[in-house]
Amino acid sequence: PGRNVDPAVEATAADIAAMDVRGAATIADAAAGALATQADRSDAETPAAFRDQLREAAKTLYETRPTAVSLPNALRYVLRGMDGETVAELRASTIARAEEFQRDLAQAQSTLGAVGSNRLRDGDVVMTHCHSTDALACIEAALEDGTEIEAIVKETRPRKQGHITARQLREWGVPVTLIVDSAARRYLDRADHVLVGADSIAADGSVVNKVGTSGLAVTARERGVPVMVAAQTIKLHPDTMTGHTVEIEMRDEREVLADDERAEIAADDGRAEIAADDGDSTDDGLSVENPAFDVTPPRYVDAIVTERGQFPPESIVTLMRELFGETTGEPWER
Ligand code: RUB
Repeated sequence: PGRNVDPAVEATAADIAAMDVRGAATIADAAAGALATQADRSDAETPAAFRDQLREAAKTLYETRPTAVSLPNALRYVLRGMDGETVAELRASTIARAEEFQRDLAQAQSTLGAVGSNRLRDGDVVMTHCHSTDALACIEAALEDGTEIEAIVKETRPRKQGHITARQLREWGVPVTLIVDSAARRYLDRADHVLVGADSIAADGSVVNKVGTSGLAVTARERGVPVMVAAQTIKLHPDTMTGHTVEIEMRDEREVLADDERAEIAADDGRAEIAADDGDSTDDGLSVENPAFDVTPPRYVDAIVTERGQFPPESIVTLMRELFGETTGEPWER
């Protein structure tokens, strides 16, 4: 059945799925904005129809990418603020709630930045992975305090989000050394911190972030470099309090191996029979796996920096109980 969702919501969902809008905080902000747009443009004639439309919009946004919990957390927050007896009241309350969410998100990030900057000392070298606005907020706050920072930026295959990080750091005047992911261990000798963000944090303190984070954290431990995770509380995953695991997104193999590259490999094989046009790998014996995220166990994480202060990963569950109470269910239920 076709969904009665505004084209602007469909467009935001498509942007998230294609990673034109990406990163957990940015996705949450866009999702809240899309719900506000849906509320603003709704043609619903009854309160029930309005609520249905908003729930459908939330589902459309939710089904884009599975790993960053900031997305369902944002949707749930906005829908819970949808309140009123008339369509006009529902519209106004939903828009106000979405705007409040976006304001709080920005405020939390800058508070977190100030907290995280306390861990950075003048002259420190920070190694980054992927592109995290929460992680960058810590560096930005340190720079504003006059602390000099240098960065070693991991490229982050296959989507090269390291380039976004490098560009931002250069805008701020931070000296950047860009390295391929495989060079991380060699360059850890020069680093004083590993600083990454998170897409989700589980109740046991496990950190779900861009694939490669866990290997980096293990290697950093071996080299004695502390690992700092910058993550607003919107990244805390409520379902993990009752034992659910976080789904790791598997992305299209063509991000790793383009069709023409696949054809090259198969051609060398000689006996391969491939369907190059649809990237189907069932026949040629060559499969590509492209997980977007991985899980770093809490023992490899030194501190989780949030807008509520910094925590050893093992104690994050206390904060989660305080924040979420009995939160359960999908964002559009209740
Ligand atoms: C982004 C990623 C980022 C977190 C945190 O992955 O792993 O480290 O989302 O980012 P992708 P932020 O590029 O696949 O979305 O701190 O901006 O929320």
